[in-house]
Amino acid sequence: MPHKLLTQIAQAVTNGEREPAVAHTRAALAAGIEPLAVIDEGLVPGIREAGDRFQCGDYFLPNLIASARAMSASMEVVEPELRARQQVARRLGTVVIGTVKGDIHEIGKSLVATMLAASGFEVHDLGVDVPIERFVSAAREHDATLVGMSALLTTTMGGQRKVIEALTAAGLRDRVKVMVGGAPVSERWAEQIGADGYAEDAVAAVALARRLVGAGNG
Ligand code: B12
Repeated sequence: MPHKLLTQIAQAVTNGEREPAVAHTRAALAAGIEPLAVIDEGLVPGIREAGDRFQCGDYFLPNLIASARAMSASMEVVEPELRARQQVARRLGTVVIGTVKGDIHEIGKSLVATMLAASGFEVHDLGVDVPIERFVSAAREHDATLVGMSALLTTTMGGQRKVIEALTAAGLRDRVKVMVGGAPVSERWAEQIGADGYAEDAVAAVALARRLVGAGNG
């Protein structure tokens, strides 16, 4: 049974109630609930429920937008706490991350970026709707060890393959590891497009990133 506050957070996000979502999030942190639990057991189930309702036609786009705003506003409260709790001594690697072209889904990508930064990676977040060339130029500019790409739409997943092809064409592919994620993405898709790894959530993304740079699981 999740904590009552976590259930309230989830409900507020699902209902698209921004102020209550933020207030419950603050209350949960003040009550000593771990930031990661606030995300995994409160915010994420809340936005998933909104997505399910959207899919079956109970919710329309404005509902989904309200839920996303409630979630993003609450994430802004959690993020500093998340960072503050991770004491990081060394730099594990440099990550360039973004959501592929044509896709404006930001929440999951930003969560992965935050968790990577909190775990000791230098992170350059390119944002959403990122053109193929921008991934390549940023990888070069920051001498990236990892490139991470998010795609939430079946229609934009192909962009991940295109970025890998562009990295190869630019002669960078043997210098960077590529990881992919997002709701429609799978291990199998990652293999098909020649990525180095796939992770289903932000915690798994950190483990994957550590493995790809040879930093172990510690
Ligand atoms: C919130 C949301 C929106 C918000 C986004 C707001 C924002 N600022 O991000 C808004 C309302 C704008 C939106 C718009 C649209 N959306 Co939308 N959206 C969602 C929803 C409900 C939740 C996504 C989310 O934030 N999840 C929470 C986060 C934490 O999870 P996540 O994104 O999956 O990320 C985690 C993992 O995937 C992984 N991960 C993610 N990225 C990466 C990257 C790397 C490198 C790694 C390793 C891991 C990783 O780790 C993350 C953290 O745990 C999903 C439903 C769903 N089930 O996914 C639909 C969903 C993705 N949307 C959908 C659709 C159709 C749309 C629209 C086309 C709707 C429309 N008719 O206009 C537009 C598209 C606009 C565009 N061009 O991009 C469909 C996609 C269907 C499909 N298969 O293609 C979904 C699945 C809803 C549905 N069931 O129909 N959406």
